[in-house]
Amino acid sequence: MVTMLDPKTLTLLVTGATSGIGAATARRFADAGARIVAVGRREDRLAELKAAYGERVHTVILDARDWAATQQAFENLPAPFDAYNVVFANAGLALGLEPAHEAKMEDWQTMVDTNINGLIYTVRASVPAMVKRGEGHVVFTGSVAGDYPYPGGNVYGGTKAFVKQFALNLWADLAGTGVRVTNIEPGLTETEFSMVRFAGDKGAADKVYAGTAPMTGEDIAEQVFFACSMPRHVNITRIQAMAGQQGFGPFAIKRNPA
Ligand code: NDP
Ligand code: 8X3
Repeated sequence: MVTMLDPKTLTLLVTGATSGIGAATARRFADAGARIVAVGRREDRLAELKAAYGERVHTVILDARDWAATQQAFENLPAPFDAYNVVFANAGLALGLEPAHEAKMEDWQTMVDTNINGLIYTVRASVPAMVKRGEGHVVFTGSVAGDYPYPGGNVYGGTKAFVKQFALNLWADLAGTGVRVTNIEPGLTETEFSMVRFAGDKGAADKVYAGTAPMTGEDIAEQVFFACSMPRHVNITRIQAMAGQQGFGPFAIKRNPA
């Protein structure tokens, strides 16, 4: 019989708490009695979380791409939120699905700035304090796109491959410190992800999920909650999950004209 951690002992700091996987995870932990530091840019969404959970939620308005602001915000959290022991570096996005030779450089830069730079800022601003306390957990939202290529995935998949390797290297450094590291690698999950990817084109976003039962933010939140609730002598290094209707494509063979 495994004794799972008491969620009331957890304080979750989550980036991208305003939508999708991050918002669902904030709610999953808060519903179980954890404290939440909810980080994101959209103030109204953060206010909704605060209104739902009251004093158990502390909100921080922050652009994850701003290193100085991230450091400043994490260093100045009020007690008891300053004793966070789970950091979910989840904020991220895909922009566009064009092939590499047609993609916009601005989109590539935004993905690198958010999914790589923003993520390492979150880690560097939070990990030293958790190592000092001898207790913590860093959880990432990677992606199946970091494991498998697909047309148009170019830089987005590259950023998620970075997350996968960074998570493993971070664990190589942190094993034995009391701070755990987990990479959650979801596949098809219906959130605002595709609306963002297709710049608000609802038709294009809906088409991604049409005729399927995609995973939901809540499905992924449950995986985060599971990894974080395991007893402290266990580290789940990665969880990969796909929708039941999502499989693999064959290799594409580009043939010469007949
Ligand atoms: P959503 O678009 O619903 O949520 C994305 C979140 O990231 C929002 O809360 C958004 O907050 C935040 N965010 C984006 N840019 C910034 C920024 N510069 N600063 C701060 N916050 C930012 O999509 P998901 O919930 O699906 O995405 C969450 C993570 O899951 C991403 O890393 C994504 O790559 C990953 N993922 C998603 C999958 C899917 O199929 N949905 C599958 C695999 C991985 P705000 O705009 O308010 O700041
Ligand atoms: C999101 C999943 O397959 O759209 O990371 O790239 S996918």
